[in-house]
Amino acid sequence: MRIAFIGPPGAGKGTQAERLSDRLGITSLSTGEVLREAQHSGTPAGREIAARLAAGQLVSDDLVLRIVADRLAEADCQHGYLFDGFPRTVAQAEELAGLLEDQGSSLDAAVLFEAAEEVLLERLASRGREDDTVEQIRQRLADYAQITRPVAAYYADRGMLLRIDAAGEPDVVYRRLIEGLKLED
Ligand code: B4P
Repeated sequence: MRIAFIGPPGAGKGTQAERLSDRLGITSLSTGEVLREAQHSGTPAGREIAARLAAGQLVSDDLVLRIVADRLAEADCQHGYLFDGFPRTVAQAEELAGLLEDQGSSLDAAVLFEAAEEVLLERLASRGREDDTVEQIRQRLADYAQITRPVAAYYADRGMLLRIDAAGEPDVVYRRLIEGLKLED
């Protein structure tokens, strides 16, 4: 299966990605995680990533797409994968579609996790990751509304979008996800 998870910061994409990828035996690829690791590489790209993350901003499409294309060529991605937090821009979604088309494949589903802002803020405050300061969170939520939300419309227009209510305990959200994807227990 080839799946993409999208949703605002703190919606629980990473939390659910870990569970679903284990359940399906597919590779989970978090662009956020890859970028957090790459920021310490000391290369010009690493410095660009570090500056973007510190400002709570999205990393450039070019850089993210290069990371994804390289990763997709690896052996563990040949039998399915789950993108956690990618695509985050319509340009990324379009490029991904082209990349997959060249391989004769396409995504099976894009999953949108939705939760009220109070829920997101509460979760991010208790997580307290390096990029979870009030300023960075505000920037990330604004970018989500303006830049990433249209990605959901992109997939809805193509009949590929599954919307999941991300409020509630992780087990409850996971159950909704399994049911939404019509998977057996
Ligand atoms: P990500 O790493 O994707 O981080 P996120 O959106 O903040 O978190 P997520 O939704 O995965 O929440 P989580 O499960 O951890 O991105 C980080 C940054 O990288 C971005 O801001 C951007 O700058 C950059 N980036 C990443 N991808 C990019 C791309 N494609 N293009 C450009 N830039 C990109 O959950 C959050 C917290 O809530 C955790 O503490 C968790 O334990 C808790 N939680 C989860 N589910 C819960 C539940 N159901 N109930 C209670 N708590 C829950």
